[in-house]
Formats: sequence, structure tokens, C-alpha cells
Amino acid sequence: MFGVPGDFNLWFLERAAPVGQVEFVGCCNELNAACAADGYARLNGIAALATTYGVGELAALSGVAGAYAERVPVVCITGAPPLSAMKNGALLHHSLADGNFDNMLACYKEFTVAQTRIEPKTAALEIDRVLRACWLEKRPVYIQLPSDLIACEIADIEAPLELDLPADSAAHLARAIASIAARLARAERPAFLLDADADRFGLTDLIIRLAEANDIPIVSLAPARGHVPDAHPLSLGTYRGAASIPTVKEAVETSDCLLCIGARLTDLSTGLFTQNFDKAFIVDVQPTMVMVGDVSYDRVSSRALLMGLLEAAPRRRQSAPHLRSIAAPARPPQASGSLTQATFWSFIQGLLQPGDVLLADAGTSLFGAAALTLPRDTTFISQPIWGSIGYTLPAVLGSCLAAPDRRHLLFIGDGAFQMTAQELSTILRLDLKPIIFLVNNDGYTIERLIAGPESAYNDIQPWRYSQMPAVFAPAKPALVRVAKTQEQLADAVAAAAGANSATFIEVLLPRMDAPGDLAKFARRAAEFDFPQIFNAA
Ligand SMILES: Cc1ncc(C[n+]2csc(CCOP(=O)(O)OP(=O)(O)O)c2C)c(N)n1
Ligand SMILES: [Mg+2]
Repeated sequence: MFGVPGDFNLWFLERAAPVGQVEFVGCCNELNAACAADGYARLNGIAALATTYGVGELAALSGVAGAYAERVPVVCITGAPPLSAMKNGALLHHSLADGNFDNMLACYKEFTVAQTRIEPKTAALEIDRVLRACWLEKRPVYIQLPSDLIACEIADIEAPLELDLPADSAAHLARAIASIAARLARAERPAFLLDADADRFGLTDLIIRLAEANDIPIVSLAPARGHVPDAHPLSLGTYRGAASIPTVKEAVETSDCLLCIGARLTDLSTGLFTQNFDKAFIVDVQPTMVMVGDVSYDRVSSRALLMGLLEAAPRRRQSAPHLRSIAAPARPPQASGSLTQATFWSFIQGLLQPGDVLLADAGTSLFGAAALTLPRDTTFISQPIWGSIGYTLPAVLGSCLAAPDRRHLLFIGDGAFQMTAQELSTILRLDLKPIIFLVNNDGYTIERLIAGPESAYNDIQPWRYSQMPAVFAPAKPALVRVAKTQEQLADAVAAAAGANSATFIEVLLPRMDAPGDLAKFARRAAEFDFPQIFNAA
């Protein structure tokens, strides 16, 4: 449980921590706590956020919305004023002093899948209802806990929380399986198109088994990066609409049976809506329903459907090996010279190890990291939909706590770092050991590529980043380096391998340099956002 205490939640924290099953991690602010909970839940399945009424919970809201958009289960618990005071409309601190105590819950209603204000009579039922929704829908929920209810006792809990999905409709399930199996039998070019849901609902292994049994190639959308190992013979790569590599584009766009798992065709996932496939060939698998062409089957859970297909689908003869574009082996970086985006990411490629957790913040970091070939068992954490800069620094706090034995590599821009920098102090306080690459390119480069390359609004105050670890945690060890050249980067990384502490490497990159085809993407984003200005030009 990540959060910040406040008078209305103090006794909740007092009671919750000694239970011994929940560790409370105090963060510097609530936005960071929400992102840390999100990072933790991505690896360990679920996390909680504890805030105080009004000031705390509203500060967390962007992080909670991010968890909603990216489909991450976080239980948000707010300590609220005493029930009686709220019912009487008392003019309290942390409220608008207008007697309204419904506004916070109303805000959270927009960004969570279930909400409740705990009252004595319904507490047991309501807490279970909301936790169940969080787990089953893999999205945030909101529990408002009035401070005076902390002494309220409920009857003993007799059975563990029921966490099964509501029963499927056997008839719908059977018809959906038969219909998809028939399509698969006819199909000459079936393909899987995976989104984040495949991972969130624990379906990836099942999908791989189904793909192997039927020789179906697998393509991922950006949010599913890293879920299927890049080295798997059936894994073709990431679909990005017109910007996809030819093998991926062809597999998806000429497929006559495209098995989409939770696919959300967002701007970033489709290279700005340049996808080109026929709806008639789509099987759209959602958590509790499936659309086959234009026929929908509700009360069909994705797991039961995939299991059914594994049994029912006719085994296809192994076809010729799928044309995969194997990433060119990373060129060993030249030994000398100033770093560029190209030489930096090529160096990072050579650094990756199986089992790494990679986090990449929005900005050039996400575009550079997304193009890496990932070794097996890599977890890739980013916010390709919500895209809130600064998310990854608190997220690495959460991911390190969730998987302390794995190596965590964070790539974050200077602009993003300035958003949530304080959480470096919590990372150091807890003796966590991520390797942080602070990509310092003197401001908001990704925005400069879209508009205003020289405009002051894309400038930021340069901080002396390498002194931050000492400022935030003077008594804690941290390996700190600044790398402007490839030798310095290589030295820093070699030192990190032997360091028994967090590593903080400030990497100096040119102001307008961008990885891969980001510059092209940025031009197209400008045309999309400001058509009157950029299409006319
Ligand atoms: C919370 C939030 N505020 C503003 C933005 C808009 N925004 C997107 S990218 C960006 C600049 C990122 O700069 P930096 O982190 O330095 O990355 P760079 O592209 O320079 O490597 C901004 C301000 C955002 N995505 N999120
Ligand atoms: Mg920058």
C-alpha cells in the first residue's frame, strides 16, 4: 500500500500496518503514490493507494486515471471525515467548506470501476463488492472510509472473497467457439493481435499455446510490448499501422482471421489511425464477451473461450516458417565520440539481460526503448495510452518493491524527471537498486519535434541532476555518473554492474536528436493535432 497519511486516515494506517500483511510505503506525494501502486500492481497483480480526503485523493487522480486507461488494478482508499460530520454538512478542512461531501466520490466515479462510501451496516458487502470489481476488471476502485468507522466491527469473515468471473453462458460459449473454430479452419492467414489485456488477464501463455498448436503468428500492439518473447518463433513484432515493418503489416492487414485480444485501436497503437484491415475478418476477444465479425456473444470469458479453442480448433498443418524480421544484431557502439540517440539505444540493446524490468517514460525514451529487441522474460512498463510524463520514476519504486530480485532499468527524460523527481528519495530511502538513465536533452524534445523547436515553452530549467541523489538521501549510497561520450557511458554501466546501490546515470544527448522514426511520427502528430496549420504548410 502506497500513500500519504492525513488526519482522516491516520487510524486506518495505524490499524492496517500491524496486521502484518500489508506494508505501507510512504511517498512524497499522492500522484507519485498512485504511480508507484500502478508499477507494483503491474508485476504483482494488485496494489493499494491510501490517501486523505480531498487534498490527497485529488492529487492522486491523474495517476489513478492512468491505471484505468492502462488497465491496472489499484484499490484507492481515502480516509474521509467522520460520517456524522459529512451527513451534517459540517464546514471542514480539506472540503470546499460548502457542506458538499459528494464531490470527491463523484470525481472518482469517472476514473474507477466501482466506488463506495463505507457505512456500518453495509461495510462487509460493499468492501467485497468493490474489491471483486477491481480484481475482475483489472481497473482501479475507490473506497471512502469515514474516520469514525475505524472502530466499527463486522462479523467474522467466513469464506475467502469470491474472485471467479460470473458464470459464462454455456450456449454462447459453445456457439462462439464453434464459430471461431470454423473461421480458423477456413483461414489461410490467421493471426493474433495482442493488446495489454492479454497480460492483465493472464492469458499470454494460453495464447502462445494456441498459436503453437495452430501455427498462428502473433503480432502485438504497443501496450503489449514484451508480453510474448521477441525470440518466440511465432512472434512477428509490433503493429503500428502504416509505420509497421512490412512482415507485421502484411500479417495483420491480409489476415483472413484476425484474433484480436482486448485490442484498443488508439492513436499510438495504430500509427495515428493508419490501420488498414477488414472488420469482417476480426474476432474481437474482450474479457467477458467476444465479437465474431458482426455477431456478438456476451457472457463469454476470454479464458474459457481460448481454452475451448485450444481443444476445438482443428490442428493446422505446419506451414512454412513465418517470415520474421529478425532485428539486426546491435552493432557494437563505436568506442568513442559524443552520444547520440542512435548510439545510446544501440548500447542499451547490448546491455539487456533476460528477466530485466524495463521502464520507459513518455518522450524520446519510450520511442527508443520500444524499438529494442527484448530478451526473454523481460517486462516492459510504460503508459502508451495515458502518457503522463514522470509516471515511470514512482513506477520503478513500485516495480522494485514488487520484484526485488530482478534488474530494473529506467529510461526517463529530463522534463519527465522534473515532474516526479522527489520519489527518487523514497527509492534511496528503501535501499532499492534500479539503474536510472536520465536522458538529458535540455528540455521537451518530443514536443520540440511537434511544434516550437526553439520556443521558450519547451525549455526547462536545467537542474544539476547528478547532485539529486545526495540532496534527497545524503546518508544513502548511490552510484552517480554523467555520460556525454560512449566511453563514459560504458564506464558508468560497468561500475553499475558492481554497485550494490541504486545507479543514477545522467546521459547527455543532443537537443533535437530523436530515435528511429520519432521525427516522422511527430510531424504526423502535428498534422493531426493542428490540421489547419500543418496541412496547409
Ligand atoms: C503530465 C503531463 N504533462 C504534460 C505532458 C505533455 N508532454 C508530453 S512529452 C513532454 C516532454 C517530455 O520531455 P522529456 O521528458 O524531457 O522527454 P524528451 O522527449 O525530451 O526525451 C510533455 C511536456 C504529458 N504528457 N504529461
Ligand atoms: Mg528532455
